[in-house]
Amino acid sequence: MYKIYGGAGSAGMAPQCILECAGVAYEFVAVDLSGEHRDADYLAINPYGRVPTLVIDGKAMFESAAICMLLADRHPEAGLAPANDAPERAQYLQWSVFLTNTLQEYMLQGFYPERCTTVASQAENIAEAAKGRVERAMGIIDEALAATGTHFLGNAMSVPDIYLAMLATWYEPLDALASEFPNIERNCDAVRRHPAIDRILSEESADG
Ligand SMILES: N[C@@H](CCC(=O)N[C@@H](CS)C(=O)NCC(=O)O)C(=O)O
Repeated sequence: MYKIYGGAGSAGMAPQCILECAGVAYEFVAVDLSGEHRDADYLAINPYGRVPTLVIDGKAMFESAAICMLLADRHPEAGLAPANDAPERAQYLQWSVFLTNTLQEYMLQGFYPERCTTVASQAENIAEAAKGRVERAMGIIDEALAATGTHFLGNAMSVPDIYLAMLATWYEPLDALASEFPNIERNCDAVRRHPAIDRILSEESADG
């Protein structure tokens, strides 16, 4: 039995979507990001004090993309990860990691620029630079999706598509997504045709 600690609009959405796609039983524990994530009990399972955290048979792990990939591997029947020896595995790993360590990271820098400097007056510039880097990363993804078709791996939805659909909900301004990145928008629309994914991604945003 899985237990996932997350919050509406948070990075816990993608792992929760994977659990739903796999059709497995899990318990969802809502973490109040106004402070609960810094409580000693929570820090004991996630010392960095972030959501999500996944607990499997009493053992905790953090980092949403790693959680998604692990769950997809544990539940191959969901068809969300190519096999280890499949030719698509390289692209699958590449995009999953790019989304979390580049796009997500720049988005978080934009949300919390004050964490990237000890000089308060620099925060605005840092947020602006982060926004530029988000645009660049999104541009690279949009171009790749133009070449592959709907999804990162062609016609089959996999973990990075779900992860991108989650990050897209954080994009600002959200109503510009379709015109700026039409291939990302097309991918997200396709991913959100899964009712449980659409429900989870529609829950009110906790702004990253
Ligand atoms: N790379 C981490 C980032 C997790 C993260 O920053 N989560 C946010 C919510 S989306 C959080 O916990 N924010 C609380 C804080 O930073 O204080 C992951 O994807 O798991």
